[in-house]
Amino acid sequence: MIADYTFKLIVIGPAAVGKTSLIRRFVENRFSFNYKSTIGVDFLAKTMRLKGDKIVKLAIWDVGGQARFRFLRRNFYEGTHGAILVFDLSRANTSPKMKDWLIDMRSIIEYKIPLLILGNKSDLLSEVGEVIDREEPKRFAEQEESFYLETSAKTGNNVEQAFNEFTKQMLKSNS
Ligand code: G3D
Ligand code: MG
Repeated sequence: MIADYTFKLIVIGPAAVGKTSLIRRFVENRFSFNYKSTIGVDFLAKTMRLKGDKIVKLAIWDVGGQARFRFLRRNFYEGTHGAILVFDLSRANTSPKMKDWLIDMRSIIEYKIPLLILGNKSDLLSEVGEVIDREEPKRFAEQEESFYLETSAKTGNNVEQAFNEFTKQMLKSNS
């Protein structure tokens, strides 16, 4: 399949929120425990056919350990068409970190790109309860003119929908 569009999509956010798991769920449709955190493999690609028969190739970049170094983040962010910012619904200290990730991203990417915010590990809500006010990320997303969804890389809940909807957004803002 020859793509009509190729978009670079970055997935960012604090450690262990499920960035790699979400990408694997979307690209390979599986969830696995006990794989090494992102070392080496930095991106996965997926080609999708959208309504209207547009073929879009997503190059999905997974922010891993390299995020520690600003000069590496600069390469990572370069040429990005869209960003997915992930936090962990089961760990309250992860959502306040979103601001810093955005500030840093915007200090490197000087143009406006579509942003999607994901509250991941929704499957754990029934176990750990609501550790944050779930309206809060909605408000934050609105302020940031972005979209918000709760996902689970483990069950797959909302993962496909999130990437699909977001791809349409990127298409809109890049064509
Ligand atoms: P990261 O890439 O953001 O650092 P990972 O995060 O994808 O490596 O995931 C970190 C841990 O959270 C992993 O557990 C992974 O299995 C788990 N995880 C990721 N997404 C979900 C989810 O939606 N639900 C649940 N319950 N767990 C999830 P380990 O134990 O391997 O560290
Ligand atoms: Mg990872």
